[in-house]
Amino acid sequence: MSEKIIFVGPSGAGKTTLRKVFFEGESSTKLLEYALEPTYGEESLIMRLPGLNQDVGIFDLAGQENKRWLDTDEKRIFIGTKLILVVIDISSSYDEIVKFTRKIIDLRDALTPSTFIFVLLHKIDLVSEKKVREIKSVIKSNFSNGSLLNFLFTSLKREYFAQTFSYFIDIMKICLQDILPDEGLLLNMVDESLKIIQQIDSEVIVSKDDLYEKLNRPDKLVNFLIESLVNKGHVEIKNVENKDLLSLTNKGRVIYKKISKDFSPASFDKPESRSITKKLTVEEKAPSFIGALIANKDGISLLNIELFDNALKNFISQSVPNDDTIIPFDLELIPMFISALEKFSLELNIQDLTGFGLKGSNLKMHIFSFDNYTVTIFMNPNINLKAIENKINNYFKNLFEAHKDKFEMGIKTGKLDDLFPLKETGRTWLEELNKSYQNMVFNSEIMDKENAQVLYSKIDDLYDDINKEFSVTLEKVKKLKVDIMKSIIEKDFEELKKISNIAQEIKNRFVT
Ligand SMILES: Nc1nc2c(ncn2[C@@H]2O[C@H](COP(=O)(O)OP(=O)(O)OP(=O)(O)O)[C@@H](O)[C@H]2O)c(=O)[nH]1
Ligand SMILES: [Mg+2]
Repeated sequence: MSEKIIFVGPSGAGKTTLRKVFFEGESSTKLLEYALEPTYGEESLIMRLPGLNQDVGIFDLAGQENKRWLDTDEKRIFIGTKLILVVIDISSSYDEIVKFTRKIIDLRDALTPSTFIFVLLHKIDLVSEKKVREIKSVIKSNFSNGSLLNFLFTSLKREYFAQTFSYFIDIMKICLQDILPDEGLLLNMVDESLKIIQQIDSEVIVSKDDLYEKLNRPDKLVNFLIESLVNKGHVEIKNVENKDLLSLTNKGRVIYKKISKDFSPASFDKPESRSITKKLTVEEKAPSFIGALIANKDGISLLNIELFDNALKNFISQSVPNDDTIIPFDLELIPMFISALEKFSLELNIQDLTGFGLKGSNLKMHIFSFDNYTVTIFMNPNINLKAIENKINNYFKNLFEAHKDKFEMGIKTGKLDDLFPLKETGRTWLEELNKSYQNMVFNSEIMDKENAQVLYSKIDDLYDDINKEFSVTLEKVKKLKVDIMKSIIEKDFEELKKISNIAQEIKNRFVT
């Protein structure tokens, strides 16, 4: 299997530089210092991903020949492309940015409608934050940011490098999406479940029968969700002329507007999450493990464990894109959705619930399912969860055993007071979990995406520190960078460890 990515954009925007840095391991400092010649015609390379048994062809089109690519028969080059990366210098005029983007969208729609477009507004190091904000609002008023069109703000300068690198990882993952059928499936299922709420919301009042019909979902799932929503006071049912009519209450309206936008599998970090409104530099970094929600199988919340007061609320609303206003966020909705999905997972053809998450680049959730309870853990999306999964599982298994009576009483009576002390012990456990995770990373026992990014930047520096005479070694360093990218995409943390060791050896030998 092979996929195709095309770089296109005005001359001098930075396409070839980005390509060389992220796909060929060139040093960013070097390329920023010594500009490349403009590209002639089209340059391409193939990236092999052995672990995924996949090739990705990367095509870089000369900006000086855009007429040829966009206005003649040669536009055929775009057909069947998985992803078009439009690179535009962010200091270009608004008009130019909008016009060029529009042109590519039209071309895509006409030639290859299912192709993703990522518009990289590049070289943000050259403009002020104010200018970036202005451009964001220009984009907002000209384009709707959907799953097939995304805007990213990028730069190869030091401060933005790691973030830009992580965008490229995501871009590659999107490109390879088809070969991960399970995760692709999950993606649709969650979206579908949310249509329930969207339907009620958009129709103001809707009859239950209409809802079944429109959603084409299992009645049981729809009923369960409606029932839970009524219990929470978010939806009202009135019986008029023998028909059940549903409408959102005021409380429901406020919350669901938000919620329906925010659910999606985090395992993928869908690109919308990196939408134009996402702040690139001022994001608050999430701790490794932030908190846990414990609920029964009906989705009733029993206990929240948090690293500090309101940690979950804080990070979840932070991870919600486009969050200009603070909207009350109801944490308890999360267990409700999860339990609905879990209950009907067979009918919905969901194989593995653990992939569900909140959209948003700085938070990921993972679901642990026990006999009578569901635990949702919230964490930094860069975590290597596999390395610590058992520890978490054991903690909750023991917790449910040790406090069996209290949990059961809580469910029976609805009084949760007896469970409250567990918040405190839970917090201590979370603190320790974070510490031991950090230690494992620090001692290089494990690698995760975050230290892989750090490693990537370090190897980029290493290249600059090696004497230019050692050309064989320099080539090796370049290859290491490309290998890191591959290993992150393939989630091969063992390989990352090896790369880290090799880089250390090179450093010891060649850098004094
Ligand atoms: N300030 C800044 N300059 C950059 C950045 N990325 C690339 N450049 C510079 O932009 C210039 C043009 O880069 P290229 O990669 O050759 O541009 P291109 O889009 O391939 O141009 P064509 O091949 O003519 O289509 C070079 O001088 C790069 O050093 C960045 O993030 N910040
Ligand atoms: Mg070029």
